Parts: sequence; structure tokens; C-alpha cells
Amino acid sequence: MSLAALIFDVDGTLADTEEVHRVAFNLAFDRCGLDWSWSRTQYRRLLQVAGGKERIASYIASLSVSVAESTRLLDLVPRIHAEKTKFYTSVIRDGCVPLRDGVERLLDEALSAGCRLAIATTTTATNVTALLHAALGKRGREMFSVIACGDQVPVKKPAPDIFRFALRHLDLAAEHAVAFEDSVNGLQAARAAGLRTVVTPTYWTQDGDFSSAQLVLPSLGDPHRPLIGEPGGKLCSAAWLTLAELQQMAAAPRVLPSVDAFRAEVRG
Ligand code: XBP
Ligand code: MG
Repeated sequence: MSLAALIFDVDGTLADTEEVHRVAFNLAFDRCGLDWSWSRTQYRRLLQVAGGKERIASYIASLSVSVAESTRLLDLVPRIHAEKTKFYTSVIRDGCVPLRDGVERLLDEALSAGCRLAIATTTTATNVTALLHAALGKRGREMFSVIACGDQVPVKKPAPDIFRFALRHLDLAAEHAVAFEDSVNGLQAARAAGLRTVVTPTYWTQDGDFSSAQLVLPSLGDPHRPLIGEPGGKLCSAAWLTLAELQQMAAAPRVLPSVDAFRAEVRG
């Protein structure tokens, strides 16, 4: 079957954004009069919960406070998250976070070959728009046929909902696409949607179990920043992941979807 679309996660995959998210959370806490401050070590653990609002709520649940105080804090979550998003997008709009190695190259390769692009992310559309514009200019938003974001689906990663949403709006079956992720939550979501998945971990996610991925690479690489030991390690054609190599991956025998994805396909 031919490869018709590449579906990208955003945070950690298109760009290494989590340090900016972490600082934005801490600035928002301060703005909301809270004496919380998430260290890198703490944030790596908190990142196991996908979704900023859900992450704040899980942190509140871990606090030893009264039920009344916990309820008061939970009522604050939407405001905290809105403040955080303002801080985050202001830094992203300044162009402080570049796309990861090889991302723009592969996006362009795909579009030149008539392969569509999509996004399936836990973060907000506001954050995605800010990153695409800062990193790719006006064309950024138009490069993607579908942009599926956090609150558009009832359940966030590791549930498959966001990838199924993207596939539905691409009008594609999972075997005609490949997903790109950086985290275990994202990999599990993509696999549960029946998608072959390439994982490029970051500092925030590198300790995860990526054994169900088709390919795990330090980055997508490109001619100026080739992957050490490639081709010949995990890649056949070049020292960076090419669209041609992905097309061969897609032509390989169908990857059995998870039982959950199989049941979903049968249900239609
Ligand atoms: C990663 C996430 C997001 C970000 C924070 O998203 O889990 O929650 O950490 O962004 P992705 P929000 O699926 O792109 O890896 O605060 O907007 O959720
Ligand atoms: Mg991610």
C-alpha cells in the first residue's frame, strides 16, 4: 500500500518545546499567586500525564491539602493554563525554539512527492499555530492538511483518539500513513490507532520503552546533520530518514494493530 500521509506529534517531535512549557508553567504559577515551581526532574515525571491542564490537576492531586483547598486549586486550573499558554506562545513567537533536525527537510520532501502532512498533538491549536508560524513562516499552517489538537477529542494520549481524528479527517486508513512521536504516551496512542510509528526521543522522554515503534532514531537527520552510524545501522538509503525509506516501511507487510485498534476497525 502506498504512503499517503505523515502524521506528526508536536511537542518533542516537531520541536523540543518542553523546557519552554516548563518555564511557562512556573511563570503562570507565580502570576496566579501560587508558590509552585516545577524543576526539570519533577517535570520529566509530570510529563507522564499528557495535557497541561491534566498535568496541573494531577500535581494538585499529589498535594497534601484539604478537600476544600484542592477544590479551590482545581477551579484555578483553566486560568493557570490560560496564563501558561500566553507565556509559552510569547516565547515561541520570538523564534526561540527551532524545528528539530531534519523536520523541515522531511516535510518538504513529503509535500514535493504528493504525500500529505497532518498533526496529532495534545497541546492547543494556539500553541501549534505559534510554533508553525515562527518556524516555517506563513506557509507553516498551509503545509498541513489536518491539524488535530488536544481538546478536539474526549481523551488525550495515550488514547488513540487524536490519531483516529487525524486519520478520519485525512480520510485515510492507518496503513496509508506513518506517525512521528517522541514519547511513550504518543507511541502508545499512535500504535493503538494502528499506525506505524517513528520515534525520535528527547531528554524529556528518552527513558521510555519504544519497543513497539517501527523505528527509533536520535533525530530525523539531514545532509548537514547526518545520523552517526547511518546508513547501515537502522537506515538503508542515507544518513538521514528519507521519504523513500518511509515508503519502503509502508510497503512492508501490514503491522498488526493493537487489539483495541482492531476492534475499532471492525466496529468501523
Ligand atoms: C505534549 C503534551 C502537552 C505539552 C504542554 O504534547 O503533553 O501537554 O506538554 O502543552 P504532544 P499544553 O502531544 O504534542 O507531545 O499545556 O498545551 O497541553
Ligand atoms: Mg510529544
